[in-house]
Amino acid sequence: PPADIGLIGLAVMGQNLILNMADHGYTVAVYNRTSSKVDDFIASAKASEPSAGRLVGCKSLKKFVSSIKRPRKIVLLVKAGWATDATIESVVPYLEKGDIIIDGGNALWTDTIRREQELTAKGLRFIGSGVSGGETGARFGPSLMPGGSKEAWKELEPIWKAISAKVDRKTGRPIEVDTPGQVAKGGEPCTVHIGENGAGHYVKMVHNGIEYIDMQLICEAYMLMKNLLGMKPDAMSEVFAGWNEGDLDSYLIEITADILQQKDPMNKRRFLVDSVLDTAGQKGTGKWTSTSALDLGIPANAIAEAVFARCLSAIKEERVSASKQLRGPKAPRLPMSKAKAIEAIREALYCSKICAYAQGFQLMAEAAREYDWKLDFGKIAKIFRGGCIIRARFLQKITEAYKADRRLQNLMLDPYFKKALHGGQGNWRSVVTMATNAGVPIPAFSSALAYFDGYRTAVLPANLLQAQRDYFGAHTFERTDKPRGQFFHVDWPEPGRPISKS
Ligand code: 2AM
Repeated sequence: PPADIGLIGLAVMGQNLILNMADHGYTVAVYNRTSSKVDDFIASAKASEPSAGRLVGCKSLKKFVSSIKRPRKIVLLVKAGWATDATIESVVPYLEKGDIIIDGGNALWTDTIRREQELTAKGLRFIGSGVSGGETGARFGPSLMPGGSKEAWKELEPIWKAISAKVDRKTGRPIEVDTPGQVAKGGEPCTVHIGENGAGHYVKMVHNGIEYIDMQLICEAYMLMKNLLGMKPDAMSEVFAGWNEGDLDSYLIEITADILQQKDPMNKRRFLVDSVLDTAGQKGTGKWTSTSALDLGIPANAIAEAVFARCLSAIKEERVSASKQLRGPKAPRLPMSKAKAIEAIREALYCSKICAYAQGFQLMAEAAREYDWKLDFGKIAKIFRGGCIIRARFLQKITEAYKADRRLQNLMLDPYFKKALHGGQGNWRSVVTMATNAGVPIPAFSSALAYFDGYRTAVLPANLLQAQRDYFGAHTFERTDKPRGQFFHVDWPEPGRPISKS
């Protein structure tokens, strides 16, 4: 029988997504540039996968394309960038009007906008879909963020809904699936049409930026417990497990609790985390998010800090050398009990997390204006609830916030989050103070706090800044006592002379 859908690219994500589609009853045509991987994949699927019978291995693009039902749906999971362009170029000659290419890689959204234009001009259709959840997500239910025309989405929708993660319709909690051949019954699919052209990839990118800061915040909480409170990994694991029962309930907190209790298989007397080198890698989506924030003029400082924190971690040798040359403060006495400090860290983490998400959503809002996308933030938060790395109970609150007010100006202004910030800021400030006094670096906690304080400050020192700009560059300034849009200049340093208006 003809295949329902085709997929090109047999790296980890591609293989898992194929098996996921097959488990949901779809016949999948499979192709890879290096064709030996097709044989290997089909052979290993036959050995262990209940749905292997639904796979159609193809060693030529011609056979691959001709084995798919029209209008064809072809998913690409190849390396982002020029490899994606090369793959599109290779397959297009075999396609017919109305066929749909779906890029499931981590493409830069501007590339997706360009590709959609180019393919539309050729009578083809193109969807750029974020796929989140790593290997396990792809296999048993990812969060899927498709962008493209509505009518192209209509064709893909049934399959995307079938293979996406599901959350319980009442509780919003992810429905666990972890066995080949098993599928979730019922539940709300974690996919929705995000918007036109590059919207899906943009939202996926911001999701990753949020993931960076979410992880960094957890790492700072860990560092505070380790360096300030002298706690051992197993004790911290219990703290994180406890946190996972409350507002902070999330995949990342859960895996952190798990990680911290693991013993080192190469040295059973140690915890594995203590044997892992403290230099972080990155693939670029956090950087893209921060660059986009700079381009759009949106203060996403905490997200950018999370990227810089990884950069700082990467210069290990320099830090080791500096640690012998630059002294910090003498460790002060802890101003509160250990138990109180742990609770303070929890609140600091929660408040910082609210700010970080506020920044991510502000960024999406600005991009929507820039690219003319109609983003529904309630729905976006909804599909983040399952499948993806940032899945968390917290997202239900974001969904509710945007449901209550579709035009919410900033997440921090929602009554629930406002209350959390008001209630938590005392402890948040104590934690930042304690860490600063002790010389423990917490860039994410403190930049999130700076965002909160900056955002709620009616008069910032930018009056002085404008005066400086006018002084040295005649850049002009607006006045507090005149309507916006009128610009003034004086001849510094002699402002006694008549003021000029431009
Ligand atoms: P390969 O197995 O032939 O290398 C992840 O690297 C996936 O992207 C793999 O399936 C890989 O195919 C594919 N890929 C990488 N570069 C490519 C290119 N220039 N053209 C086509 N596929 C490519």
